Order: sequence, then structure tokens, then C-alpha cells
Amino acid sequence: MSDRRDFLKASLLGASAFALSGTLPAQGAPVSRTKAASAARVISTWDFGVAANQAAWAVLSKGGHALDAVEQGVQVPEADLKNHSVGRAGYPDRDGHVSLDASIMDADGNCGAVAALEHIAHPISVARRVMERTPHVLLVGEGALQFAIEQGFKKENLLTPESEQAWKEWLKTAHYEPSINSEVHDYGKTGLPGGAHNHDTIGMLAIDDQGRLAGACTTSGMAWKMRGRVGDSPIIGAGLYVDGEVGGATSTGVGEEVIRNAGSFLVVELMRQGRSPQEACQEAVMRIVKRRREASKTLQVGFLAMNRHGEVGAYAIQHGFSYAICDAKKQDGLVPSQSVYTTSFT
Ligand code: SD4
Repeated sequence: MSDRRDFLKASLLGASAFALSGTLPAQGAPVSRTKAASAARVISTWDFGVAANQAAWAVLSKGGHALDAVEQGVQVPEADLKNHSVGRAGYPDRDGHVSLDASIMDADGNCGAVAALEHIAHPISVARRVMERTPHVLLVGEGALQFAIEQGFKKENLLTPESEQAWKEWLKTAHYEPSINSEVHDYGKTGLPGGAHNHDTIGMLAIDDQGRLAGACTTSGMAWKMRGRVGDSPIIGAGLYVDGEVGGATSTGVGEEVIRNAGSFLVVELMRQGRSPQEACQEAVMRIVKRRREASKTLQVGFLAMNRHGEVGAYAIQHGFSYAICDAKKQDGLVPSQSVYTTSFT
């Protein structure tokens, strides 16, 4: 009953969301693409996006390319040993293998991705090599690893003692249930290293001072997933999509729900039809909620979008999603996303 109340409240909230959207920093007047340096901007999912954005900004503020910015930006959480949902130190699958998914895309439809890649700390850079040095878009598993090694990437053990301990702890129950949000402040709730964390992805979108857009998305996927499971993050159109004529979108949360709805592609197509980034993200979230009314009460999906003018928006099913924003005015912005449900179930 209270769930139903939450949902009804959510629908009303949805209706008033546009009125509220004026309070978001990036919902103002379109940023002119001719005012070169001031038009650069980068956004990314969750609070770990703040540090990632700053690395991206080091590229953008020097007039660098959006594609370099997003690659270098998301390498920050990929390398962070405290982050158990992206790159090195990511939580493993149910059999103890750390398996990574990543994708990258530019404004002209060039894209590359890797899925279920093991032993390589920076899957985003392998994804970029797939884009630039192969005739393909997506390499998976053993083949992706073989390609990475051929390209000079180092083969490493990515399972840290901390992640291994968390996995062994999980094995005691071996119950697979994605937590709704996996923010840093959840640390310690379960007593495990990394607390209740079992998912969270960095998706990043940037526009550079020449108005070029690019996006990147990288994750270790859902912790304790089945071996071979691939989420939305390396699927172009699901976890990431960019079209220079319109804008870009990326997602976080339960990838299966995003794939079912071609989520990021949908957000970009809605922007093409005239929706603002905020409106497009909200509509894409509501598609999931409408189709999966019961299940959506206990799962999280969040979308983040930027249009070709640098305007941004976000929307999530559950309370607690946030995105980081960085431009010439402010380098460490963190904005709470609006959501369907106002209270988190975590
Ligand atoms: C996945 N979307 O593999 C990713 C995980 C995630 O917040 O983003 N979690 O399904």
C-alpha cells in the first residue's frame, strides 16, 4: 500500500518535475557553441564522477578533444582501489572473476566497446582501440583480452584482497539481489569492505570548446553476477549513445532494464524530437517503470544526458542518484537527480 502511495506521489512529482527543473544548474539558457572555451562541460554519474570530471577537465580546459577527455576522465574510477564497481578492485562475478564492460562513442557515430573483459585495468582504453584500430564495434571475453594484450595492455590480477574478502562473505549466502544505490556513504552498512556495494557505473558525457561531443561508460557490472553476464554499459544504445546532431546519454543501474528499452538511444531520440535532456531522461525512466511497475519499486536505473548545446538533465527511478558536473565556472559540482520514488529502499 505504501508502495502504491509512493508511486502515486511519484507520478505527481513527475508532473511537477519540469517546474522544479529550473533549479538545476545546467537547465538555464543554452550554452553558445561559438563562445569556445566557456562552452566546454563534462558530466558524469554518481559522486565518484567529481574526481573523474576533474581529470576530464584537465583535457577540456586546454582546448583538448572531448573523446580524450572522457577516456582520461573515467580512467580515474577505473584505477581507484576504493571503488568496487569500476575497473581494478571491482567486485567479481559469482565465481570470483573480475569481468569488465566499457564503451566509448564520439559525435560522428564512431564507437568501440569491450564486454566481459578480464585482467585489464583500463577497459575504456581497450574500447577506444576497438573503435580506432579494428573494423568492429564490440569485442568480448577471451577475444577482447587477446586484442588488449596484442595492443600492449598489461595482463594483471584485478581481484584485490578486499574484493576477494567481500566475495567470500557473499558466498556464505550466495543471494543475488542488486542493492538500489551503491554510494560511497553506504560503506560499512553490511560490515563488508565496501559495504552493501554491488553495482554502480561511471557514465561520462563531454562537450569540448569546439562543440564536439563524446561519451564513455565503464563498469565491473553487477557484483556476484553470473559468469558471462553483460550489462548495458558496453551496449551502444543501451548504456551509452552519442549523436553530434542531438546530444548524448548514458545510464547506470540494473543494466537488464536499460537494455530492454534501448535506454540511452531512447533518451537521444527524445531529445531529437525536442525534449530537453531532463524531460528525455524522465520519459525513458517512466518507460521502464510503466512496463515493470512492480519490479521497478525495488530497482534503480538512472539516466544522464547532455544535448549539443551543453544543457544537461538526469532522472532516476529511485531517490539517491546524483551526477557530477564540471565547467569553466565550477569544477566540483554534484547535483542530486530527481526521481520517480522519493524515498530510497536501501
Ligand atoms: C550493469 N549498469 O552492469 C551496470 C551496473 C550499474 O549502478 O550501473 N550499476 O548493469
